[in-house]
Amino acid sequence: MRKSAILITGANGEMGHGLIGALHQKNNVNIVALDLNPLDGSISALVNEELMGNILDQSLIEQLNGEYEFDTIYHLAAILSTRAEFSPQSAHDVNVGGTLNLLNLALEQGRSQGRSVKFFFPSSIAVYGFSGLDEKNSSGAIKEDSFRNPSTIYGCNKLYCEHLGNYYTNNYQRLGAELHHRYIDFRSIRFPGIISSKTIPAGGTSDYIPEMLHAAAKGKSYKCFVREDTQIPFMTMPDAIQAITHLMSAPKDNISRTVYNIRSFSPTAEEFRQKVLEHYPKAQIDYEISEKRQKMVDSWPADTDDSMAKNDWNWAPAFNLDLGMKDYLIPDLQQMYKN
Ligand code: AKB
Repeated sequence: MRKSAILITGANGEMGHGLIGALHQKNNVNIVALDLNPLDGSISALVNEELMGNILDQSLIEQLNGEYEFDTIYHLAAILSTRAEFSPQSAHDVNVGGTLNLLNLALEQGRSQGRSVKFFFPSSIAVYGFSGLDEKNSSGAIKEDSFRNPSTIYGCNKLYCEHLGNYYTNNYQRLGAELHHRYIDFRSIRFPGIISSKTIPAGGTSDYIPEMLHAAAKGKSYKCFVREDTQIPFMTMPDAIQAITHLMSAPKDNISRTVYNIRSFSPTAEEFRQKVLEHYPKAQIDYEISEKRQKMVDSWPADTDDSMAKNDWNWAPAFNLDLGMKDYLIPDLQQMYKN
């Protein structure tokens, strides 16, 4: 007998931490957590099974298929944008090859269970791209179907995987069946930068905002690697997690597309620096621009239009920048770095 469970890949990452915390609170959810590394102590007690392994390992995928009956797969494992740019081939292998393996696992599961398996894929604002700053600055809040011209390997990987998700959803279904007899129910969110009070990101390009804040909370100086006028959208981790759980529990009939934008606030680097200084007046934050990383964020939108998510599954962030700082980030950071 296969064991009923949900699968989370990349479980030890930033989003994995938040998602495991939220799903653990739901009754009757058996969480199988997969990561290259052992899970942090803070989350290992919250999962039912912890597996260490690589999503590119076919024998591991077969083992998962043989041992479990997954109704939902949250495929979070990925190489983020800055790291991906240093190693495009590995990024492609992990971000595309790994996703393909997980989609095939979902397909096998859907076929053997005779129902559709839900598949969550975190996409990114990196799927968008502009010809230059003029186009970025004059384009306003970007809708899902415009400016999909990624200029990073990470953005290319994410956009292609969104298409793969659509292909698997539409192409693999019981002959003559209606929408609800598809083997895979693929749902995806294009995330902006995310700020967590508990973890610091690694290898991303939106990292300058969470790094600035955590450095200030630790009493360390920080050199921001993008210009002060740099602007992309952000949100807090609790809002990112509630968005995933809302989208995944939304009735199928409400879902008009597979990929949605969401966002909460969109400060420039300098506006965020000023906000950090309000809470940590002694913080030492300077600018030391990395041309490569600047180019990447300059190709991402200053803001996105999240009206489709609002209409279809009532997306609404709990935190704007002020509330996010006051009610979530600062109290948690004070706790975390109190010594
Ligand atoms: C990154 O910076 O790579 C990610 C993203 C915006 O998808 N945080």
